[in-house]
Amino acid sequence: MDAKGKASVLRPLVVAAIVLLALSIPMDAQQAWAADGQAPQVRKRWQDFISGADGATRLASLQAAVQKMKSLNNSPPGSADYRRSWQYWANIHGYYGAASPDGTVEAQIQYLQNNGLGSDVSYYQGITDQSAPDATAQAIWATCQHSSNTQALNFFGWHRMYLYYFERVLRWAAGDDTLRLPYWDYTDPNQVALPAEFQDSTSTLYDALRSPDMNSGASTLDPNSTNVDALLGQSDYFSFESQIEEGIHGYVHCTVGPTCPVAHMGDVPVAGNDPIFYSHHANIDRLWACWQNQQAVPAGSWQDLQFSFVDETGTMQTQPVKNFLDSTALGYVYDNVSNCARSQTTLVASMTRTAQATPTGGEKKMTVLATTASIPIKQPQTTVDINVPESKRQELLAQPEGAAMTELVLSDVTAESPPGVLFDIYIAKKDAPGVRKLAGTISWFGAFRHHDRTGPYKKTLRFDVSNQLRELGAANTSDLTVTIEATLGRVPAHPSLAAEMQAKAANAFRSQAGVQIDAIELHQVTASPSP
Ligand SMILES: [Cu+2]
Repeated sequence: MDAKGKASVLRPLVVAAIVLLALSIPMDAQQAWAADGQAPQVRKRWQDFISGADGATRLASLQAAVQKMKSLNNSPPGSADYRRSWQYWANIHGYYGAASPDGTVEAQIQYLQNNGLGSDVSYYQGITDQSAPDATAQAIWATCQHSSNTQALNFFGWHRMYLYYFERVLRWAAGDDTLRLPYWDYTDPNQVALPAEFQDSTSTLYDALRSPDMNSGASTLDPNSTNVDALLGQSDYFSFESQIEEGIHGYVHCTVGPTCPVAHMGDVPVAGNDPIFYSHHANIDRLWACWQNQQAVPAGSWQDLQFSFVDETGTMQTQPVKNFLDSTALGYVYDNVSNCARSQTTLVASMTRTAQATPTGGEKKMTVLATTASIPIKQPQTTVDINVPESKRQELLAQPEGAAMTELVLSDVTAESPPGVLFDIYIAKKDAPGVRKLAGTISWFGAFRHHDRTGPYKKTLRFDVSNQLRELGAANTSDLTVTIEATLGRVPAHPSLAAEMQAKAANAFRSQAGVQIDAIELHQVTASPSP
């Protein structure tokens, strides 16, 4: 399909998205949510937030707000000040304590000791059990929504609400109505290091309970793991949401935290204590806004679900998710929601692909191209063959460029306990193993002991590998391999240390975790022909 053809496929989608978005926001909701009738302010990327004529002022305002909230941690329980404290806001996401669904600090330490992560117990120094002082705290603490618990599909909604009310408290604490959360845009390969202001041990933005080499700048996030170009074109909203959550979101948590489930960022009940949490989630919220800028969210009961928070006066606020779909009505816009991919070519290709593979109101056709037997992960690196049989291969080749989506599906990934590492999933041609493409990263944020959930982790993960296969020239080959490789998630700022870091990851891998993948499959998803 030529460029003109692609544009004609996209245009109706974009128009439909704009119309639906406009219809979905009644005027009264807009008025109710306009922040004091002020024009929305911009949530900026971190590097812009701190630069320019007003950069120093903005940074000082943010730091003053965080400092002020932290100073309220010991306010009388039940007071409005306590509800504006840093600890209170971290507790809304999750907390440890006798009445918490996440259990006590002691139980977490015991869990780490029993599961080969005893050396990470030091990260719990200074973390204490919390107790909800009143009915409001009992109602709203530890209510973060992740699809790994039973109330699925409100990951985006709950976290947008959380940031909205948190930001109101920040403005109150700074005495600055213009303050908006900056976001850490690690999808930009030039921004994968933890921003310097968060590395500064004298700053209120610093947190000692992070991976030491992220905190020193010796390592950064892996730019391959933070590439969401193909995902931004995903037309199925719930697939998009869960792939963002399981993918880049969990990856950043487990990589900034020393690993999962270890404090702060790597462990759900305490993640909100780290100031970088809020700039991480602002970026996740922006990626949702990027998607909304192109497509309309689907109707459904998920929009009616209500969640409760407190505002800057300490008053409980209960609202449905549907009041939070339009950020302008909430008093903020992002500086960039229309140009979110690294490569617009890739974005257009994947939008065309998923638009065709998931036609509105139509059926999509899924063909299993290849499947494996179950794969126990007993080594830091496991490679399996995935052979597309001759008959199916012709079907794959027959597809016009960009018309079908090929997904690598890891079905029923299970683990008995934390493996101590993340896993990179690579795909390669069997006859050219040296050229491999990253399909995605398995992280374990919230996978173990989250909100009372017990029993082994079990999840099916999907990665759109259409671009990777095209880059590999996979059409010319019969056999592919998939490699599951232990990683710490981080890459050394100095490339000469890469081998050393790989060895560290191999060392940290726990075969006792019993990681198992029930099957790896290659799926082709296309629109089914009209009857
Ligand atoms: Cu998170």
